[in-house]
Amino acid sequence: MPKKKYNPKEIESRWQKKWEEDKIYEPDFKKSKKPFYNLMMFPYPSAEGLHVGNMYAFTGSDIYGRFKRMQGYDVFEPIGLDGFGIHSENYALKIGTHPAKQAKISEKRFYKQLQMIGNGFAWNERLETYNPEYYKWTQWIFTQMFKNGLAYRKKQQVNWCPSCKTVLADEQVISGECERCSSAVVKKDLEQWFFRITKYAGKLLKNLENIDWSEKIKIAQRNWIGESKGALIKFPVSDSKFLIEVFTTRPDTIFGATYIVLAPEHHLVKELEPRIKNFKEVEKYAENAKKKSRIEEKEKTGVELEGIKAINLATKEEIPIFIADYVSVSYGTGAIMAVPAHDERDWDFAKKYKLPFIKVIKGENVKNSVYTEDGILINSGKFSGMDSKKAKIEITKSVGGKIETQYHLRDWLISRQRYWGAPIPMIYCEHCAKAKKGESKEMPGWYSVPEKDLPVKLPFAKNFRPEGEGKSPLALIKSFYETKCPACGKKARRETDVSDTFLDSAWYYLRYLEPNNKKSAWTQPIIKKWLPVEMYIGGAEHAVLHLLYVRFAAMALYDWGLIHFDEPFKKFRAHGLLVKEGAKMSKSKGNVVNPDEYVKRFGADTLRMYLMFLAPFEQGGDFRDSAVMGIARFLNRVWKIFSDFSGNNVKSNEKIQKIIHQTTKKITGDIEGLSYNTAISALMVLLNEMEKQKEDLAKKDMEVFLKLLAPFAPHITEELWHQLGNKKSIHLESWPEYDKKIIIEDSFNLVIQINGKLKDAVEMPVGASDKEIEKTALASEKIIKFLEGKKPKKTVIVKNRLINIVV
Ligand code: ANZ
Ligand code: ZN
Repeated sequence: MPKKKYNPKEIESRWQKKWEEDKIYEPDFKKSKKPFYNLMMFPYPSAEGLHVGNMYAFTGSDIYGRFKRMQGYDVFEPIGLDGFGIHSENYALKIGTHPAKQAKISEKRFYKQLQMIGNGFAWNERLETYNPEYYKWTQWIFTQMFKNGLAYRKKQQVNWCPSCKTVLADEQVISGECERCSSAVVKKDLEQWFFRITKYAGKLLKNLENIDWSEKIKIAQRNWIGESKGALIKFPVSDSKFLIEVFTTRPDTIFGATYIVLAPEHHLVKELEPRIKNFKEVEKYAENAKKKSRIEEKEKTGVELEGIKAINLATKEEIPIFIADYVSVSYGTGAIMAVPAHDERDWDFAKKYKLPFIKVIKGENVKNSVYTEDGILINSGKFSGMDSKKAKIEITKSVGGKIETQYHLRDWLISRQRYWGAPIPMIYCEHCAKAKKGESKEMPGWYSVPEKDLPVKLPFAKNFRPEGEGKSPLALIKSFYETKCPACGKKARRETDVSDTFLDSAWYYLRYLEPNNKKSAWTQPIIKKWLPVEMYIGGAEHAVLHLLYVRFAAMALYDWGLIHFDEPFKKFRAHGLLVKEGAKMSKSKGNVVNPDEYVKRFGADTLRMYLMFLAPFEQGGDFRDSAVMGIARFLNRVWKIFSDFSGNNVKSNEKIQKIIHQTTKKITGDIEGLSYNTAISALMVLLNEMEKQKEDLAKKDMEVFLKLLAPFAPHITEELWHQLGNKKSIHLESWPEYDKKIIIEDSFNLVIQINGKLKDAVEMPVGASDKEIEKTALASEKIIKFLEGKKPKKTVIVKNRLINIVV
């Protein structure tokens, strides 16, 4: 073995080149027998290039992929760029370049950085969302949404970011602020394109039960979808044919409904105009409500619609009708029955406007003296005395209402008044609109661009700065928007908005499989083989953004018969966040860690291992400069023990064997559970032990050690593997097996009986005390189930063998 010094720089670039030449990370898409799609959320280029946080996430995903490859799978680990969007565009505006030019610069930089970290990427399949070859199909998906009734245009009050000068989807408004620039978002009335994601609200919720995803993401999605079970009940307007339908989760409280509230924008306000005596005042209130920003903590205000009343069909009494902005037009029916005695918001409002309170449920008053719980009904006619929960259905029926589930999720606002995105592939023809013709009945004049004419290329615009008039900069480019109607051939106009970047990322995993296919977006045999994705890793911040949209898109594609699965990712794990010395990394704090410097100083292997050593991968970690040295020393010791290895022994001693097998077992489990930090600790312990028994090491032991280390430090292990005389890449070798018999001494299988019958068995360390054995047995889920809460009379324990629980 040559006594060279460990020189990561030389080793790393040499092996990276060789891997790419040998295409060791390129699976055979057609012939693969054991496909394993290992996906990592693709990055969007940011100003600073790759952040060490990106590297953290990518490394974690790569370790899993390398592990699976060594377990015999044909792992596909693609890479690409999500380069369209406000983020890149704002950066281009800031530094005064054109986004198309900047994209090419960022692309080069990103790929270079991604290359440097030594991941097992399939470089041949890389893709960029701003490439017309790619967005052709993004546009095609838009047209499919339209053809299938899932894309529509509607005028609605929408979120507007005054700084980015564009509308935003609900999901992009984080506590009232723009997701991208943190400006306060305001409301604006605009006609926009939406995707009907609400059609899938129920399925998006239901499927969560069957996918193996990080629990916190599932919780976030459940909350965002916001299922609410309640009832729709109609309240007639006195002396008229008008009916006000309300959505309530508490139909049981209807005897306490003492007034009705409509959202200020409710359509009935206009329709009832002739009968509203104070319409001027009403109109003024509605105007003002519009101007208020969404985040203003508002004292409840409202205006009564004078001259009209509603009838509470339960009490047969006339009750007043208000408009008030504490009722939102976009949830439920945009109207409520107000029950001040049992609802806090109504309580506040009723107190202010001196409206009557009727208590209809017996119970101690809590919180602001409003009783919001269930209980026994009072003052409720023939329902008095019943349990409020049980009375819900009957009361609903008695007033002609119906039980209904509502969702808080709203349709996905998909259009953006920006430049740097895929143009929405739609055409509007005035002539056809007048003749009431169009591709969809509901939207006369609108046509999707035929597939043969896709992509609708984003033109080069010198002036790409958004104007802020609710129009995209593309609306200034005549040569772009002037076109012919696909139906009548007359002069027509293109849509000039672009689509939300999240549409680009809603289907990219499909395209990765065939990014160069010119005929179709994907093909059946390939997707059938490779999809759904086995393992997807990414950031938790996308819980209700990308991770929701991508599921919706798959459900739609599935329903159209274009793909064979309705959930794109079998398993999803959210990685943790990296902080720097306790603080969030941000440019303004000047504490952003640039991975390039560390790679230069220590090598990618050291940085990779250091990042993974910080904490469990799903938890995140704190980056401290001083601690990197520890890993650098570890890899130098690894180098040394191999340099010193003479390779003469054929058989190592038992002690080494045992610890090697134990470590193999531990690391196998740890990697599967993404517990990379403990796997690395185990490697450190193993190295210590090997150093102590240097003379007794066999070549095989050395090889197992390298294999266990290979997913974490792919370059140094490859180098040492070859120095041991191997010819094939270590990354294509098989993962070490462990022999249970060799480990067994340290643990035994504890047999757990109840009344002498075998019920469960668990692994325990040899020599465990009676107390430990009893504790373990009683904590077993199976045993807890069998005992059904019964207390054991006594336990009988046979050391290192069994426990019998007598009940
Ligand atoms: C009467 C009532 C009595 C209500 C009571 C609650 C308690 P979630 O759980 O969010 O679905 N509501 C309905 N539509 C609304 C809208 N567009 N804007 C504001 N509030 C609205 O809440 C449903 C409840 O919120 C409904 O049930 C309604 O008030 C109100 F003791 O009806 B409830
Ligand atoms: Zn036409």
